[in-house]
Amino acid sequence: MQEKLEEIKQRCLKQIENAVDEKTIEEVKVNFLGKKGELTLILKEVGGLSPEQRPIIGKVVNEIREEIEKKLQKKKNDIEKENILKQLENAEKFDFTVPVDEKIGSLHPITIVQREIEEIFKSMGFTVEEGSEVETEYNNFEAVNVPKYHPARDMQDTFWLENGQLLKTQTSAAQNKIMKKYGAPLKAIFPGRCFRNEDLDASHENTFFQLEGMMIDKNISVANLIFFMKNMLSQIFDKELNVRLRPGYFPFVEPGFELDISCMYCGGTGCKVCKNSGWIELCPCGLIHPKVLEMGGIDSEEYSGFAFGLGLSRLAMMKYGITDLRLLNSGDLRILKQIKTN
Ligand code: FA5
Repeated sequence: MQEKLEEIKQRCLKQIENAVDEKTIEEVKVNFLGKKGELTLILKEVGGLSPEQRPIIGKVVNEIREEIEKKLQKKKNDIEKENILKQLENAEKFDFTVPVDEKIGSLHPITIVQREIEEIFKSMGFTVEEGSEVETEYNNFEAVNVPKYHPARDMQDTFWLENGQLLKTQTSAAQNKIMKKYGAPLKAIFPGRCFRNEDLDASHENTFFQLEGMMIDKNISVANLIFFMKNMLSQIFDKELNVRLRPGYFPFVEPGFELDISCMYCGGTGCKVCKNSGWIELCPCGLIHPKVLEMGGIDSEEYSGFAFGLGLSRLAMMKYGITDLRLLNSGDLRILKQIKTN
């Protein structure tokens, strides 16, 4: 038995020595140490030996097993090292002077639409402000007239941090800070990423972009709101658009509206994207609630204002004919190439 064991060991060590890649190492391991490997099978024979012989041979088998395992591991490490060295050698041959295709890469469709809108509003005297993604409960809800336990909070379930802050559900979360920063009169837009705990579908994501706008001055009315919105949307889509205002409820505007545009895909006949209504809800808006102005430190007797919260992701979707909003966050380069945003 001892001679047989020695023969198996020598054969195995030879094969390990000759192995050139990790695959061969794995094969040797299976052939000798695997369930049906030579050394495993021989261990079964040990059971049939005399009680004196059993512990002696059993010990030898275990010692051989350990030695083989060590050799296998060492050979595996050596092969890995060799591979790395080979790769490094090849890397040295990489020619850094070869010109690259500078057209690789492009701006994300949402970034493009955002910049376009920023330019349009800047040309009309608006400033572009930044909001944060992590917000206080006060800014996101209370400062826009959505106190604790207000039913409107149910529509905007979000992700809460352990410190009581949250991932903002709406760009409106920046209204209060901007009012306090500039006072009245003011004209500002503020794009940003928003988060909601949503049921996902072709037009709902848990992470999406909005672009908010606010204008506060003396005698601001719905007429001003309609003028700016029509102007902006027509420039974005390069044509006069069908829009409609429906009454809409948001605790931070009074009166409040939903501004819809006719569906770009079906032309208004009804499809998956517009949920067969022919219209896409694009932009809730309204005249800023006096309470919100007051909380922002603005005298609501003297000033009034409008605000709108544009669904930027949905706008990009419509502009580039993307039928599923989720593709915008998918990181799939095929969609970006297809869009040809450059
Ligand atoms: C708001 O978020 C309000 N803050 C907007 C507002 C601002 C009203 C100022 C009045 C004055 P709403 O929840 O409807 O409203 O969202 C605004 C837009 O964001 C929607 O019309 C839609 O285009 C977009 N939106 C909302 N939820 C999602 C979502 N889950 N995925 C993608 N886009 C969304």
